[in-house]
Amino acid sequence: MKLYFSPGSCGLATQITLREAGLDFDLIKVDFRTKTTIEGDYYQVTPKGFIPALKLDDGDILTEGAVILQWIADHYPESGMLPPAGCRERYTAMEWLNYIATDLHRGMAVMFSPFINKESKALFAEGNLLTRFEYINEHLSDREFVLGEKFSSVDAYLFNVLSWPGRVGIDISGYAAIQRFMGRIGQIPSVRAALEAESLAAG
Ligand SMILES: N[C@@H](CCC(=O)N[C@@H](CS)C(=O)NCC(=O)O)C(=O)O
Repeated sequence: MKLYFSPGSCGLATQITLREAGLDFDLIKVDFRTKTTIEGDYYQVTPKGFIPALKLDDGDILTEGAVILQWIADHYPESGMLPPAGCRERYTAMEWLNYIATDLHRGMAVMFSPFINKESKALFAEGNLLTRFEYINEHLSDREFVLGEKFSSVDAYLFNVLSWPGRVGIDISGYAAIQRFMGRIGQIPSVRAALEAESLAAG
């Protein structure tokens, strides 16, 4: 398998999940500016031009992070990275994946946009994002992981997206439960290995 990624962006959750599933994969770095990789034109891999993309061993390409996470968990169920398809708990996991992808990830994407000015970003952060951090902080205040007591792909994705606020000038240090969560998840061996692989690739 090949995971197309860019250091510090939203491919980290996929990488963590691949590692938790014990899979062999190559990391292929995408240059966002030129939309190229060492293999050439990234649009040939996915016409969307976004990461993450996962190239399966048969050459098929999967995109959309929240869907890739589910594909890995369903094809490698022994990883235990999501509750099995069809059970009630899986729908709770999907609710979270969807919330992180749409409300949080897309919201944070606004803050990185080169097309939105500083004042509008500040208003958006204050009016839209803070309530989301509050909701997540409250949810995490009495549990170790998003789905309860066990590490899952939901935690990997949430950790991934919650590592961005500091980069765009949003201070989330006052959200104590989020801070504890970030510390806890950051110590998990697959997470440390994924961060290490990304920083090596960045250098
Ligand atoms: N809908 C996609 C969006 C992924 C996405 O936003 N990827 C960003 C990085 S976090 C990207 O590839 N940006 C490239 C660019 O803006 O040029 C998903 O959920 O996987």
